[in-house]
Amino acid sequence: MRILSPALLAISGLAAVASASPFYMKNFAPGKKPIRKPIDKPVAFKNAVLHTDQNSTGSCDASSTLSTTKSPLQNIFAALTEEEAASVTNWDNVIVLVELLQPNKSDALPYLNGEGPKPDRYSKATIQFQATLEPYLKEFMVGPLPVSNETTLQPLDYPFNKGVGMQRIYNADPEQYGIFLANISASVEDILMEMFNGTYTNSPDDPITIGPSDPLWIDDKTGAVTSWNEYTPSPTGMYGTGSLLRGGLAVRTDLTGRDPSKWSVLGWYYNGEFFKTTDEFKSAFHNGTFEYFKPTPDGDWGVTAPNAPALPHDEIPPPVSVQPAGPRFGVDTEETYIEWMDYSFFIGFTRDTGIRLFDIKYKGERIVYELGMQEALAHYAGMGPGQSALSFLDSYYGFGPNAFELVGGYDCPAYATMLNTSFYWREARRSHQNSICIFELDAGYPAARHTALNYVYATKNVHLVVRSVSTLGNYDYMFEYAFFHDGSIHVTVRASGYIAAAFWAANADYGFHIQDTVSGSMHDHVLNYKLDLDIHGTKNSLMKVDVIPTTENYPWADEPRNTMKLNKSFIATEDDSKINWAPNLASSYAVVNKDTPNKWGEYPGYRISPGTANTAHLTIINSTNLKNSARFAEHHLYAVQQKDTEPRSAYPFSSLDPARPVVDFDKFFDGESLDQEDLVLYFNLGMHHVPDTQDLPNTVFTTAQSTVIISPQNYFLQNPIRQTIQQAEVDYDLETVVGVQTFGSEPAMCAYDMSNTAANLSSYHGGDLVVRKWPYDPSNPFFGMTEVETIG
Ligand SMILES: *[C@@H]1O[C@H](CO)[C@@H](O)[C@H](O)[C@H]1NC(C)=O
Ligand SMILES: *[C@@H]1O[C@H](CO)[C@@H](O)[C@H](O)[C@H]1NC(C)=O
Ligand SMILES: *[C@@H]1O[C@H](CO)[C@@H](O)[C@H](O)[C@H]1NC(C)=O
Ligand SMILES: *[C@@H]1O[C@H](CO)[C@@H](O)[C@H](O)[C@H]1NC(C)=O
Ligand SMILES: *[C@@H]1O[C@H](CO)[C@@H](O)[C@H](O)[C@H]1NC(C)=O
Ligand SMILES: *[C@@H]1O[C@H](CO)[C@@H](O)[C@H](O)[C@H]1NC(C)=O
Ligand SMILES: *[C@@H]1O[C@H](CO)[C@@H](O)[C@H](O)[C@H]1NC(C)=O
Ligand SMILES: *[C@@H]1O[C@H](CO)[C@@H](O)[C@H](O)[C@H]1NC(C)=O
Ligand SMILES: *[C@@H]1O[C@H](CO)[C@@H](O)[C@H](O)[C@H]1NC(C)=O
Ligand SMILES: *[C@@H]1O[C@H](CO)[C@@H](O)[C@H](O)[C@H]1NC(C)=O
Ligand SMILES: [Cu+2]
Repeated sequence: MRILSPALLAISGLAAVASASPFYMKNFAPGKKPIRKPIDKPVAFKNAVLHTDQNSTGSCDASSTLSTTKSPLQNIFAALTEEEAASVTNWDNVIVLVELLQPNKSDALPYLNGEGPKPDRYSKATIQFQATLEPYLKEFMVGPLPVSNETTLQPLDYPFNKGVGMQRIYNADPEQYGIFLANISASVEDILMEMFNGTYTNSPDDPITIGPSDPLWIDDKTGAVTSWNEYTPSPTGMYGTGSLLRGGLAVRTDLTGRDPSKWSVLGWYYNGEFFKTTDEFKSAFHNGTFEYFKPTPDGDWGVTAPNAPALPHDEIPPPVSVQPAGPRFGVDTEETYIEWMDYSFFIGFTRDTGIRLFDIKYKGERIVYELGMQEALAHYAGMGPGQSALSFLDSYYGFGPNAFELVGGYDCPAYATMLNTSFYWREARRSHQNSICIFELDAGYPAARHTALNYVYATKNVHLVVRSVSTLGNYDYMFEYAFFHDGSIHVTVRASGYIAAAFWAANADYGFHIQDTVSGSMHDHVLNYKLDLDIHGTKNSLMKVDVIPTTENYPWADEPRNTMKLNKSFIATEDDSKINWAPNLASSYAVVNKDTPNKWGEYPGYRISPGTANTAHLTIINSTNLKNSARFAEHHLYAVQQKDTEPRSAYPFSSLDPARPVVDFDKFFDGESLDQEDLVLYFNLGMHHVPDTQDLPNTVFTTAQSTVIISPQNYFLQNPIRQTIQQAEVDYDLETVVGVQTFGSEPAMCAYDMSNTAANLSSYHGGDLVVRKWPYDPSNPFFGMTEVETIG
């Protein structure tokens, strides 16, 4: 069967059911099992000193250690421990998805500030009620943990502005639906054989597959639940090309209710033509006028291995960065707490969204309480229903369980410090090893420099990167947080992997023609992030500075002068806080504290600005697919008052009922003051993606990336970059060097063992995924892979 399975998703907890596209299965060719090797070496986390006594005859000591960093506090944002989760799942064995309930900020802040007790730990449990005519998911909170006679199970409603943490499931019978689609296919088998040289029987070996668009259509008046489903040839090679191979023939089904005998076909679509019934479609097909195109077969155009001819000199090992003296940062792996130079922060990790950062302190003071992705939208459009109906809200599939092991030396430098991530599935914890990497990197250009009459100086641009990659079916999202010595934090997402293409037929207004029958289907990516800045405390304001053209009369000038000036203002309330980046980026925004002006009277703050040309909001206004479930995607930036009852801008199962989402972001805006209040920003990363032939075989991270930069504004009296001693100054007198200063920094002069720059890829753990992503088959959940019971 090939239907989205919220039911099973919930049952399996995080079953990584699908993909950014439900059409396409990952191709697990028979006999090509994921490589799985026993773990042969624990990953060491070491904190090292920079050795200043190295010289070119000694060898680098990259493994020297200091004491491992100890977090001063416990990570109250860390995932539940195995024991905590087990205690909750034992509480009631219908609880199938268990995760940390994020503590309220009002409870967490006193603890983080050393002024209050550690907040009680609560878990969030999602229960599926399946044995009913109207199956649903319901959220509960269980706590305090560990389970004692004080622990209670209560409905969890307060984070959900629908008023209740409950979501109807309209397609709770994926197995039956698979059979239904096979029945439909049987009714047009002769046509499928002619068009595709194969039919669909609901077996993994079928030469064609059929998958629904996401989300389902729910008729607000009749309650009818319908779905468009498009036939797609199955890949024939080992590459993950399923999302490129579209068949163009789509059928609409009515799957209302749980009695499959009442389900029906509502029409067919092909090449710009709609047929109301199967009979109409069949007679049109056979009457001699019907035109169809053989879909482009799988082939070299989707292969990602290098093709000839090789580039000149490309066989010579390229430059590579090294870490000559071990990491210069500390990691408390128990608490997932990081300290680097003057920064410290906690890492949290959830099923829905993967990495989030908490309590980011810089030079001893909190600047960010919370920073993390909330939801990732990919909204397609097309002449035909298959593409037009596609709008993925990917936290449904889960960024956590889809964060796989990183490829050492490629995804991150081989010297990177790796962390594992874990998630729960059928009351067991599963782990993906080495799925978060942390490393320092030289940007390759200096952070600052100057040449003057008698000196030149340059400062290295060394920064700390935290990175993970989540592969949702066809797409690979790389998430990155980078910390710089100038006090700025760069938040980046990059996309690679296979595009979700469309069939090239009557589709020229919706994409480029990129292969015989393939359109690079246009779509918008919008990834919403929460940024809770706290500047010298929680009472902050949102300052706006416009640069505006003006004509001014100055007493010293002979005539009016056409020039420009500043217009400084504040966004007073939530009524004005839905913001788009101004044309020509003529307005900048910063969260400032008006109560703590600096000695010049300026308000210290942190500015937020786009770091790349790509920082899209959704083009579509009031999306018919998504209705109220993606209101966060409509602008570039939002500011609201912080509320314990508004912890997240989205809910993972919103695509099950887009008109009535459990979290409707629009309801966050109720005119409240933004003047010296606890502010939360939401910003969007993303891009308008119009794939062209350069997206074949894969979209490239180099262009498909989006960054927002959070940087200090009047926060320090001068740039903190000046503190790093990784700086050189050459003093000269005419042509004579009279002095070279390195301020106590020393280049590593030791002999380096270059084998450290190459990770042992034979020890990659390819198989921690326990449920195939798409299509998910409950009767064969481990299809194409072997279950790993022992990891974690
Ligand atoms: C990651 O998991 C492996 C296998 O269980 C373990 O050996 C290693 O210590 C873990 N790493 C961390 C940082 O916890
Ligand atoms: C360089 O290293 C060698 C071998 O460790 C040592 O004998 C020598 O003193 C070192 N020289 C300097 C200048 O540090
Ligand atoms: C968090 O705050 C909300 C709103 O005040 C409250 O209803 C809820 O009980 C709090 N959650 C916890 C775990 O204390
Ligand atoms: C909870 O259990 C403790 C002992 O484990 C007992 O002292 C206490 O009275 C119990 N409280 C309630 C409300 O039952
Ligand atoms: C599929 O067709 C068979 C044979 O006609 C029928 O018995 C069965 O009920 C159908 N199932 C569904 C889900 O349509
Ligand atoms: C049709 O499919 C069969 C296998 O199912 C294959 O042997 C045959 O070569 C295919 N024909 C064409 C024209 O691709
Ligand atoms: C064939 O089918 C097409 C599409 O339904 C229709 O427009 C056309 O009139 C039909 N031609 C004949 C000869 O039936
Ligand atoms: C300056 O900004 C304020 C607030 O946005 C606005 O009302 C005013 O018109 C602006 N002034 C100019 C000269 O643009
Ligand atoms: C969105 O479109 C629907 C259907 O046309 C309409 O009922 C609704 O009022 C619109 N909502 C907004 C916010 O424009
Ligand atoms: C690489 O890893 C494999 C699998 O764990 C192991 O057999 C092999 O010895 C390792 N090679 C090196 C050079 O460490
Ligand atoms: Cu894209």
